[in-house]
Amino acid sequence: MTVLAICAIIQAMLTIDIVTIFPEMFDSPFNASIIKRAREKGLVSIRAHNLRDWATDKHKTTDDTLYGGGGGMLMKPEPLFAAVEAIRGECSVPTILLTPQGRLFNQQVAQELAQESRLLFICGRYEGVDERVRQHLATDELSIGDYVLSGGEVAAMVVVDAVVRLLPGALGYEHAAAEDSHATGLLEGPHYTRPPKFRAWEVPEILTSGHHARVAAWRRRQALMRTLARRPDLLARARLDAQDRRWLAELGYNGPFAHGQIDSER
Ligand code: JF5
Repeated sequence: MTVLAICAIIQAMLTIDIVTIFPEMFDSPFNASIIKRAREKGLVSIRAHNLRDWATDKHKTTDDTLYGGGGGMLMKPEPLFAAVEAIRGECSVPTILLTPQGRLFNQQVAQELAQESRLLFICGRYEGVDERVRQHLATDELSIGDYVLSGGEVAAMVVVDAVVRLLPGALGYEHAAAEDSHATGLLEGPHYTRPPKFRAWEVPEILTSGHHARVAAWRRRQALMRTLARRPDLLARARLDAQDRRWLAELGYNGPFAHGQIDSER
C-alpha cells in the first residue's frame, strides 16, 4: 500500500454543524464543486440545523425585542443554547459566532480551523444575538470583513469554503493549496491561457519561451510587483528571499520585512 493510501485511511473526518434560521441557504453552495467532492470523499460532513427546531412556543419564535428600547430584534438565548448544547452533546466543540465584531478571518485562521475534528457555527440575524450567547455559548467570534451582512449565513459559507479546501485530499493535484496566494503571503501575478494573441493583446513572450527558470523568476517578480502596488501591507509578513528584497528595493520598497532568517530557496 502507498503512503498516500495509508494517509487517506487515517485522515479523520471533519464534522461541521451550522445553526441557522435559514438552513436551505446552504443547499446549493455545499452541493457544488470542491465542497461537494470533499463530502463525497468522506473528508467532511456538513449539517445545517434549523434553529426553529429548538424553539418551544407554538410560533417557533427565535427573536425578541431589545431591552432598553430603540427598536430592532435580537436572537433569543434559549433556542440557541438548546440547539448548540444538543448538537455538541458531551463533546467540546469550537463554537464560532459570525459577527462584524469578531476577530478578522484570514488564511491563517482557516489553517487553524482545518486542524479541528469538529466545528460549530452560529449564524446571527437581525441586530445580532443576546450578549449571553457571546459570553457563555460561543468560544470564538469571527468577522469576514468590515461590512454588514443580513445574517451570519454567508459569512459561515465563506469560512467553511476556505477551511474545507485545506483538508488533505480536497483539492486535485492541479492546484496544491500551498501554492495559493495568501499561503505564500503574496498576491498572484498575471496568468494567461490560449490563444497567444487575443484581439490586440499578446501573451508576454517569456511565458511561451520554454525557459522554465526565467518563467519562474518572472512570475515571482510579477507577484511582488502586484503585491507592492495593491497590498503593500502583505509584504511586511511575506516570506521573502534575498532576490525578492533586491527586486523590491529596485521598486522603491525597503521594508518593513518579516524577521527570521532569509530563505536561501523557496
Ligand atoms: C450578522 C447580526 C451577524 O454581518 C456579518 C459579518 C460581517 N463580517 N463578518 C460577519 O455577520 C452577520 C448580521 C447581523 C449578526
